[in-house]
Amino acid sequence: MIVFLEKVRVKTIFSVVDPVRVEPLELCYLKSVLNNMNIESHIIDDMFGFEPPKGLPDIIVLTGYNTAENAIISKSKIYKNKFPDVKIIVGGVHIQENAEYFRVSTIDYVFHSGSLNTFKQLIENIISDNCIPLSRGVDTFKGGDWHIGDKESIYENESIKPDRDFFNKAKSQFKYLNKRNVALIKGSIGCPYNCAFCYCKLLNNRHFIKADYEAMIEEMESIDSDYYWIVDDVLFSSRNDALKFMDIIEKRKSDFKIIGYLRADFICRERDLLKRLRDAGLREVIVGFEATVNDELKAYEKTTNAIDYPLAISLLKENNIDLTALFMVQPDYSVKDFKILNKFIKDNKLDCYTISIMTPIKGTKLYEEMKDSLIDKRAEKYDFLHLVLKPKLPKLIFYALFYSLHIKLLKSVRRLK
Ligand code: B12
Repeated sequence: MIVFLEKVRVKTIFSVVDPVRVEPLELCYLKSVLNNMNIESHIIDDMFGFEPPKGLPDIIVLTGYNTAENAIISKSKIYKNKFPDVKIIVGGVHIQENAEYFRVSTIDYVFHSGSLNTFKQLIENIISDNCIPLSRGVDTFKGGDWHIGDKESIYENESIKPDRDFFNKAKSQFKYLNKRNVALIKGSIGCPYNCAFCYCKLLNNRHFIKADYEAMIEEMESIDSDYYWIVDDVLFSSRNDALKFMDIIEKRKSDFKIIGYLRADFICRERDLLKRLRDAGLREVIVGFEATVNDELKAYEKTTNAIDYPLAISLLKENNIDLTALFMVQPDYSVKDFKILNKFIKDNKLDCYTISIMTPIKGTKLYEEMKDSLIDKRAEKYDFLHLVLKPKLPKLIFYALFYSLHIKLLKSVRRLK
C-alpha cells in the first residue's frame, strides 16, 4: 500500500517574494498516522521540490486552503485519469466547513473531520474494502451515490505527534520573514474568541480545545530548529495560561525562540509578564489589530479597544519582542480611511505588518450574508489581496491606496533581511 499526501497551493501576488515559507504540517500529522500503521507514504509539495515518487499509489490525499478549492478538484481529475484505480481523499481546514463543494465524481472521500483517529479508521476501511461507509466525519462516494457522514467534533487532543522527516529534510528553506529554520507547532484546536470575520472559530464545530503546554514543550524539545512558530490562534487566553507555560519552560530549562499569536488586550493587561515571557523564549508576536477605529472593531466583534494599540506596540518594543501587526481594510474604505491607517502605521513606527482586504470566507456566516454582493466568486481570488466585494472608491484607486500602504513594508530592513 502506497499513499501520496499532497498539499495543493495556489500562487498569490506575494508568492514572488514569499516572506513566509513553512512545512505542510497537517500532512506530517497524516504521515505519522500512516507510519504507525506501517503504511508507506510520501509527502508531495512542489513548493519545496517534493515530487511524486515513481510507482502506483493506492490512495492519494489532497489538501489545500480556500484559494485551492478549484485546484484540488482539477488535481483529483488529473490523478483519476492517470491512476483509474486510486482512491482519492480530500480534507483539511477548508474542506471541514465546505464539504459539499468537493462531492465530485473524481473524489471518493470528502474528509470533513479534524480527527486523526477517524483518518486512521478511513484508511482501515479502504484497506479492508469495507462496503459500510464511516458514519461520521467523512462523505463517501459508494455505489454511484454520496453517503453523507455526520459532523464530528474532537473533545480532547489525540496525542499524535507529527512526523518531522519533511522538516528535517527541508528546514533550511523554512522562514518567517528574517527568522530561518522555523518549525511549526500546533497545540490547540479551534479558537475561544468569536470575531465575526474569522474562519478558525468555526473549526471543530466551534469546540475549542486548549493546548497541553507540557506536551507541546516536550515536542519542541525533540525538534532541532532555530525558531518554533506556534500557530494556535492564540498562544495564551489568560494570565494563568502564560504562567503555566513559563513555569514549564523554566523548570525544564528549555531554550527556545518562539513566534506566537497574542491579542493586544492580553499584552496590555499582562504587561508585567512580558519580560519573563521574553526570557522564556518569546521573540515575535503576531497581533491581529484588524482596525484602528473602534467602530470597525465593534462591527468585527473583536472585543479589543483601539485606544490600547499604541501601548501594546510600545510594550513589545520595550521588551525587545518583535511584532507583526495584522490589519484589514474594508472594501468600502474612503481615501480618509486609508489615510487613518497609514498615519497609525507611521505614528507607531511599525516596520512589519500585513494588510488584508476584508474577505468573507466560504463557510462563514459573513459569506452567506454577503453572497449576493460578491463581485467575484473564483476561489483563487479569496487570498485577502483581491476585491471580492464592490469597493466604494473606483477599483483602481482602491488598489493604488491598498498597495501604497505596503511601500513602507517593502523598505523594511527586517523583511529584506
Ligand atoms: C501557518 C498558516 C499558513 C502557512 C502555511 C502552513 C501550512 N501548514 O502549510 C502560510 C503562511 C504559507 C499560509 C498561507 C495562506 N493561508 Co494560512 N494559515 C496558517 C495558520 C496560522 C496555521 C495552519 C497550520 O499549519 N496549522 C497546523 C495544522 C497541523 O493544523 P490543521 O491545518 O488544523 O490540521 C489538523 C486538522 O485540521 C487535520 N487536518 C488538516 N488537514 C487535513 C487533511 C486531511 C486529509 C485530514 C484527514 C486531516 C487534516 O489534521 C491536522 C492535525 O490535527 C492557519 C490558522 C489556523 N489557526 O489554522 C491559517 C489558515 C489555514 N490560512 C488561511 C489562508 C486563507 C491562507 C492563504 C490562502 C491566504 C493568506 N493570505 O494567508 C494562504 C495560502 C497560501 C497558499 N499558497 O496555499 C485560512 C484558511 C481558510 C480556509 N477556509 O481555507 C486560515 C484558517 C486562516 C484564516 N484566515 O482563517 N498559511
